[in-house]
Amino acid sequence: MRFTYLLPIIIAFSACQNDKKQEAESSDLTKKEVYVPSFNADSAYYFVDKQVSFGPRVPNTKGHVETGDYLIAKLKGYGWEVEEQEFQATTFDKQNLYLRNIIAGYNPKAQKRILLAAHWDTRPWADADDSRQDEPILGANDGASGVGVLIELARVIGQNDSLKVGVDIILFDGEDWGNDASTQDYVPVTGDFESWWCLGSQYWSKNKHRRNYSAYYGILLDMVGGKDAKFYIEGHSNYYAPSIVEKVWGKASQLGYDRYFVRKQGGAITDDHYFVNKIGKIPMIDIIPTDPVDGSFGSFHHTHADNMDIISKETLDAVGVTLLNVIYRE
Ligand code: AHN
Ligand code: ZN
Repeated sequence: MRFTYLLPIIIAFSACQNDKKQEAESSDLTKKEVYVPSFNADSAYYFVDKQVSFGPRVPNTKGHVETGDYLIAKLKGYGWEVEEQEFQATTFDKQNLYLRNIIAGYNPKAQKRILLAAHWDTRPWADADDSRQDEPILGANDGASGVGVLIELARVIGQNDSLKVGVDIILFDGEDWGNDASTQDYVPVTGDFESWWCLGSQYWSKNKHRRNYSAYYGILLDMVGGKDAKFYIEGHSNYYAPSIVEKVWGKASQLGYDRYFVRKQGGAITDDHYFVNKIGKIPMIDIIPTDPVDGSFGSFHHTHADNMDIISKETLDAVGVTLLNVIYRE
């Protein structure tokens, strides 16, 4: 009788001890005593793998629709307010795409907001590969990695009710159906868009989900899962948002991630953040890897090698932990 009475108390006590230990080990309490919850790289990796399991997320295919539905369900499940922004666009090869930007908000009433983004579609061809160039890529890194980190951030933020600033996550669609003049016939841009790349971010920047929506700043993640990724300071980021570059690369350095966040200037890349800056007028940086030797995005890029084999939990962790530390200090 006595034993059965005591047992729940013992369990409750030991669970509490366990929580404290975890907190001391994995959270980051600085001089300012800011609580930063822990990022789970296994969980982020799982979200990357899960997207890849739907197959290529090529617009106008079943895998694309199913993945979008999955991402919306996850974001809602973590307590975020989710909206879908549907639109159509014509590509350089005259396809009419049915696209949707997925927009999720946390602390919707907060004035001060941080915008986080990644693209969730994948390229319909492996045009940079030596074989099967006409088949779609899995895009574990090019697409799924950034989204995987953001879904994990959505989980962590949603499950720790202490963040005061607002956060918006936009998963842009139609980023990767671009006309690559190095592998494809060049087609001059026509129609409503100023580039064949980044259709979702161009559309959103001209048609924000809220009238006069703005954010304090934005951070775009693109191909943030590769082993030994090197994130140089991207050109448009440094032009439009130098203080945010400093904030993010500085925090990464403090956390010991300078191996990934290399504080040196890289090239300027036409990516979703360019249009959010130029059209949307929100200062946004891009965390995107470049190869220190040839300046490319890496040998995996737009090839069938862009699968789970090249995804590193360590890289996902460096990016996720850095972002949590930046966000929880705002
Ligand atoms: C261009 O190659 C013009 N922009 C790179 C954007 C991109 C493609 N990100 C991933 N795939
Ligand atoms: Zn791509």
